[in-house]
Amino acid sequence: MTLKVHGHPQSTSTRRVLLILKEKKIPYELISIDWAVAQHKQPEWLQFHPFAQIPYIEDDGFVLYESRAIARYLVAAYPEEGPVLIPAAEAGVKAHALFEQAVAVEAFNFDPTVAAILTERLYKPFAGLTPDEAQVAVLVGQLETKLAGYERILTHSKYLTGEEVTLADLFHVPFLSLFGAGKIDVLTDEEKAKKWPNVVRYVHWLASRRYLIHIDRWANDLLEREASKSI
Ligand SMILES: N[C@@H](CCC(=O)N[C@@H](CS)C(=O)NCC(=O)O)C(=O)O
Repeated sequence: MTLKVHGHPQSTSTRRVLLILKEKKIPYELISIDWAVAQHKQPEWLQFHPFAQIPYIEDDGFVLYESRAIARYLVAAYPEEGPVLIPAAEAGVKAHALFEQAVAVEAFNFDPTVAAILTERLYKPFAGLTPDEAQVAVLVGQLETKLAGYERILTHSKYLTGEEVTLADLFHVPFLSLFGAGKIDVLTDEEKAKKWPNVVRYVHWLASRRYLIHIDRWANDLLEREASKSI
């Protein structure tokens, strides 16, 4: 039975899952929620996702939510497909500890700050609210402090855990893909970008993943189809 993703193409957490599915070349079907009726807040949904969020997956009757946990499951459940993305068991305890460290860096040093900026710059205007630019300035300052940390890592390492790409690197992609839309210029403004050349190199590599481009094109196609249906 084809693996099902219950989510939405515009949701960054859904995109995190789609990216790994593409990376692992696993066939899937996206079942897009109906925002208009807040489908993810309805009792039927809560049986599968107790926190009323998206996405969750269904794989032959097995249900799982939390995009990063889903990504780990996909890597473990479909080992024969695509790149490894989690250090192999033989790599040892220390390699695994370094991988966990990198996963935590993305989840705690990158995600919350970028989410807060995008809430101001994208989601608030979308909801008809005014962004708090003073708050954005504070958050961008925090992001810059984090990027200095990334620069220290990436000065001597191709990816966060070393020379091999892992899930920890790919987990950044959905939010990075919104830097342009959210007018976050810390990587594109020449003066700012000079401070972290290795982060810029790393991010260019992540952004050039064909999967990301594919997701965006595919998401846009799907959105257009949905829009034309409702006319
Ligand atoms: N940690 C969760 C976050 C899930 C999440 O925040 N999903 C957002 C969309 S990207 C959502 O459901 N937003 C609607 C809501 O919370 O009502 C994951 O990684 O799956």
